[in-house]
Amino acid sequence: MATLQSSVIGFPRVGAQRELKKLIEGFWAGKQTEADLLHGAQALRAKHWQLQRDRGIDQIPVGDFSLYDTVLDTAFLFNAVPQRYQTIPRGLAQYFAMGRGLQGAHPTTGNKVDVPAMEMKKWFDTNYHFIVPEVTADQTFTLSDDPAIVAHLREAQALGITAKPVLLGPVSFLLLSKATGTGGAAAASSTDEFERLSLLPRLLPEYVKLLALLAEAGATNVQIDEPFLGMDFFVGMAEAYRTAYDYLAVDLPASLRLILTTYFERVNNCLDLIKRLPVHGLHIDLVRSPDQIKAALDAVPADWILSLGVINGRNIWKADLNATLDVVRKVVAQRGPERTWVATSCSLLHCPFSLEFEATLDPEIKDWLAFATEKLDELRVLAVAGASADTAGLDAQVIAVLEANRQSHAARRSSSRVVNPLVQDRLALVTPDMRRRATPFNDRYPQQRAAQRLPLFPTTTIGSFPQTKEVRQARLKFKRGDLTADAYDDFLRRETERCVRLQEDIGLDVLVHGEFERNDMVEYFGEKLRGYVFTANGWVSSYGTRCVKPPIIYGDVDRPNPMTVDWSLYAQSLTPKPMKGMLTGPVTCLQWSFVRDDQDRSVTANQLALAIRDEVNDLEKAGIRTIQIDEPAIREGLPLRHSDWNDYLEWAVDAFLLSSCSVQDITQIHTHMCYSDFNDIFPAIQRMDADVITIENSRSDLKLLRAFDRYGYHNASGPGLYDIHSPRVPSVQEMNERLAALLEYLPYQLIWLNPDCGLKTRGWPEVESSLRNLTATAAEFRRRY
Ligand code: MET
Repeated sequence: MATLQSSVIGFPRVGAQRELKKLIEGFWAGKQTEADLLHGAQALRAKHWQLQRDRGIDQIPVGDFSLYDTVLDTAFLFNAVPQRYQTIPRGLAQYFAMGRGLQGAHPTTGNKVDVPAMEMKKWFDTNYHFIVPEVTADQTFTLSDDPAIVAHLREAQALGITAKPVLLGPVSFLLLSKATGTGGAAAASSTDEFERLSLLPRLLPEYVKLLALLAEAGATNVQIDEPFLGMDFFVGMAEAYRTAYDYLAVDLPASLRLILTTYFERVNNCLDLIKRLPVHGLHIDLVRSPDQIKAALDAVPADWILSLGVINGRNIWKADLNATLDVVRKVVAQRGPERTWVATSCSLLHCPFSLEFEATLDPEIKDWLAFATEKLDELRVLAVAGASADTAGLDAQVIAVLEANRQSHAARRSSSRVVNPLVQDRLALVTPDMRRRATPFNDRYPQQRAAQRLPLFPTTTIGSFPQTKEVRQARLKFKRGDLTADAYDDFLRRETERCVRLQEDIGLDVLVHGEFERNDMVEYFGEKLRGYVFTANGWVSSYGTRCVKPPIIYGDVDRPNPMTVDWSLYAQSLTPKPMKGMLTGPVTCLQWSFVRDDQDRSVTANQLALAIRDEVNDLEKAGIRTIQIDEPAIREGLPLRHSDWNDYLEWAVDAFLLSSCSVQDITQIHTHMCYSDFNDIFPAIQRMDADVITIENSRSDLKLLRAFDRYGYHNASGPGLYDIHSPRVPSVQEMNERLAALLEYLPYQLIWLNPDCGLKTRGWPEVESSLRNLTATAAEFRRRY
């Protein structure tokens, strides 16, 4: 029986048990040789290809594997190596120096080297981070003598697998890069901008060479990723795509077919451009934007491959195979089975490896999930069933899978684990004034200052204090059952007390308990809320070898019991100074979890908001008068398309307001954010109406201050006085200068002094010294004002 072709856009490279992480980190630690690493990585690739083949995948990607990051790989492939790494000989040492910096002995001369890593940025709206290539106005590109992707293609072939090379397209590669000065140590901070796309003519000949090598090695379909086709266009972008693909077409080997690949957004507004490009296929993300299928069907030429990205690469739910099949069949009816592919929406990099390792997951919930490996099976079923017009004529086994899938979805829809009428009713009763403080900021802030006896230039911290090895070990022992609950509790109390005493001694004004009881700022709350579940092995790549294990929100969220009140009360009992209650905000809980696909994100955010509102109320009732609701992720949740921003900001800020507005005038709400690039969303930040906002500021002062200036932010704020991301202790002088600079933009009555983020990754000695300097700065400015 005819089947459609199934295609995987990318596969999680880290491995079922994070084998790749272990290999690479072992190599960094000197425990493995380079040969061990390369050999281990090759074996892992082979395993992943074979897995895909065994599950019936036709178009198996190569080039999606990386020892650090695939964008870095692309820069490396074309030898776009910034000057500061050029003294290190080409090879793994140089590659890793670009990805993570190199401090220590030079690999050949033995001299001391100290080069920082290249910048890292979020990969579109995912939680994966890529290395930002740096290009200069006089940048040259030279294809590597021994391109890894060609070698990988041959490896796959040796296993009898005709794989599909995956390349980052030339336009998107340049758009992901940053334009820097002509090199040298200062390159990264140089801002001489030039038009990056002007480098296309130098880059394209290298792509041509690469395509020729791939053809020679036996490739036929080449996946060429141009995610920027789905983003907002600016002047010159359309022209760049035309230039690039016209150029590549000229000498394109006859055996190659280029499949232009887009994901994370819709391309319906540039289909006129796309359909005229001399390529052979288009992949679209029908999970993110199902509606674009109509326009794509009208536009995509009949002899192209249309790759339907229907299996979600970004989330962990089972696909609704029957509904998806309807879509696939309509497409097949219109354009035939030969040139219709079924595919993952984007790379499966953003999904955990397999459900197979989730022995302890609640079976009811487990039945609703599909991780990367299970998604391969889903693709296969769609490929088989999509080719026939109806289900009746299919293999009994396929019919059974489709039926089981239907039942699983029906069960999920009506499960009492998912639907909690109490939560839904409560949300329906939310009124606008529940998202509004009773009194304007100008009237409530003086009351708060008086109630808490706050001096001018009040000092505080963002919440966490060092999570030392002892803290992490105690937690681990407790989890393993090697430490009793009482002993663990005692330990945490001692840590908390020590932290409170130190803050008193340093002379901080608003204290925190230190967050020693928390493993992670989302996980801690997720474990205490209903509607959340945790996996044992659900790791996904975050950056380099680092992985995260996001919790899963599967049902209506609510809070059965107070989550933080005991710790805050205990900490408050130790000191007469104000103790700040610490919560994670609704948008951040949402952003850093796998979310439900059966209801709008805004609804889940508001459910989370109600749960946090309950916690805020309980803290207030218990006498805690300063409550911080962290929202570090609010900015990173911004949609990729500008035209979608308002909608998002509307519900995201509404959710924050719902979580924070129930309190009395004298209760002070703080929030904390990790980005200072607020320019375009400042009105939304103002609308959050937090009494005090503390901000990560130390790395891009100017932008932040300009925004404050331009919008005249009128609540209180604490733009971080120093950068906590390095162990360096800032001097009093330095912080004095920074504060003086802030005072040019912000009224002195409204400034708070604090570090720019939580201190959990720091060591105690530097924390103590830095905070002592911070309070010295406060004292100095209180004298001056
Ligand atoms: N309260 C949290 C902490 O101090 C805020 C972190 S924001 C990433 O760790």
